[in-house]
Amino acid sequence: VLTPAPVDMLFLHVPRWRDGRREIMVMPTGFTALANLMIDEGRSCAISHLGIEREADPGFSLQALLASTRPRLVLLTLHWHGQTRGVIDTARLIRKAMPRSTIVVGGLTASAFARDLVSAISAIDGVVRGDGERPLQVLARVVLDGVGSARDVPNLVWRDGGTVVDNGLSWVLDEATAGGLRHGSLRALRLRERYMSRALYADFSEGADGSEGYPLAAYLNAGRGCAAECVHCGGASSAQMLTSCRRGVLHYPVAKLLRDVREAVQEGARALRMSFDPPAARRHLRAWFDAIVADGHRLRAIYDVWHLASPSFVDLFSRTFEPGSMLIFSPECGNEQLRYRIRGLPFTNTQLLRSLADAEDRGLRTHCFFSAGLPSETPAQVEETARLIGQIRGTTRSGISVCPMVLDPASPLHVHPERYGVRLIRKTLRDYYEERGLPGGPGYETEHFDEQGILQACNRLLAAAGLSSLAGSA
Ligand code: B12
Repeated sequence: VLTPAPVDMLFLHVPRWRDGRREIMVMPTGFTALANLMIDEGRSCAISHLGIEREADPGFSLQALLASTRPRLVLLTLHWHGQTRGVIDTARLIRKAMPRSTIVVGGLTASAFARDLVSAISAIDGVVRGDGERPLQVLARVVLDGVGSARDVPNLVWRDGGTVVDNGLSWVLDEATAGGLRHGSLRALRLRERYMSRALYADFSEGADGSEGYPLAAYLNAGRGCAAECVHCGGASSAQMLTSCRRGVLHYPVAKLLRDVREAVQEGARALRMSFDPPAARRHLRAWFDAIVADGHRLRAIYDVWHLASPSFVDLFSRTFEPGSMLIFSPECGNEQLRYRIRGLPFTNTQLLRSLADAEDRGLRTHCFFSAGLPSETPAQVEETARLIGQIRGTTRSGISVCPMVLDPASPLHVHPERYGVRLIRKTLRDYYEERGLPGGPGYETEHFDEQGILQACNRLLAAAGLSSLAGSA
């Protein structure tokens, strides 16, 4: 067995363990790109994915990895709120093992709770808010080269003695920097073949078409940001402003996007999992897809449709990717007025059914996500959703998934619950750490449904779709 060599920077991804199942196994794509950026600057880096490590070797020890790699800078990603406990506990463990290392956290959830993390968790030396590229370049110079001071690091919240210092949130990724990023290459990742070949993410309801997940997938997007306001989304326009000071949408240059695909294919990817579809990006996506075709790649794609899938988009998608590629829609509910209130990019039921038919006519698979217990939703409206599910079942081959809409930090619902008539069960960093509320619950209750009621209403819809109840909620 090879002992891992020392590195300057160790990047760690901590998944979530729930009832023996591993969740949050996908790393933020930007995390691997950050490591690539540092390697391009001559730094020695490794990424360790603690879930993959433990699957490969049940005796894996983080302490042993730290002892052999001896990183001076340890970088943890706290992107998804479900990682909160795992990341904080891991930071504490690292602090114990390596009292003199610098431990810095970044990612969406860390950005939403940056000050709280630095003031409450002594194991964490700093939090980089928002986009991490420039901040990490400067941070590496400060920590590894002794050049400059922590005050120079944009977007950093850190501790100076006993005081929490907030450097402000000012740096946001620009097109020129994005052009140099490499989101397709996993070269810094330990056990990268295992990561690539495992189905990491099973987003669909148990028993639904596609619920076995998809191995050999690369998680690539044409850009980042969003201009719409979906009330539950921690990536909504207002949330982007809070977590990343991003206005609108950034498109990555097509040459970079094509390099990402090539590098992902070299890593073994046979499918692309894409979730970036603001209306303004469709023209840009077209250019990327044309380049993918011209380059001769034969890939499957699993694609989240954020708004309407026009016939021309469906056509382009089906010509670019292999048969069996999938478009995923999120109508959330059957009542159109409610959908217009909670979803930033709504569509009518007729438009949805037409898009599903268009996609299936072109050999694509489709999937629809529904939920229940949405802000202001009544039990009668849940029945409208059940009827729409019945109609989809009767007229299409679409897969159906139903899950509660889980409260994202920094989402409109999290910031202004009173505006939507909901009461939050999870609000603070501590609430997320303790995973307050029901396991798998939405983290809020409405005037018509408490958390238990929301899970029951979801089960009612799952039954309408012929699927089994949510795990642990029967
Ligand atoms: C694409 C996407 C996905 C892709 C995954 C893409 C990926 N590998 O990153 C898929 C479809 C698989 C996915 C799954 C999930 N997602 Co999602 N996803 C998105 C989406 C649409 C875009 C994310 C994005 O633009 N990333 C780009 C930037 C922001 O991130 P990045 O480049 O990876 O990382 C940068 C920074 O965060 C930071 N950074 C990150 N880590 C670190 C660490 C350090 C040390 C530093 C310095 C910096 C740093 O620097 C990076 C470079 O700039 C957002 C919604 C939106 N419009 O934003 C939701 C979103 C991020 N997802 C969310 C959620 C909840 C999930 C799921 C848990 C459930 C779900 N909705 O399906 C799963 C988790 C799956 C898993 N991990 O196994 C929430 C997160 C809310 C929260 N705070 O927890 C969001 C905001 C909205 C939503 N509800 O869907 N998602």
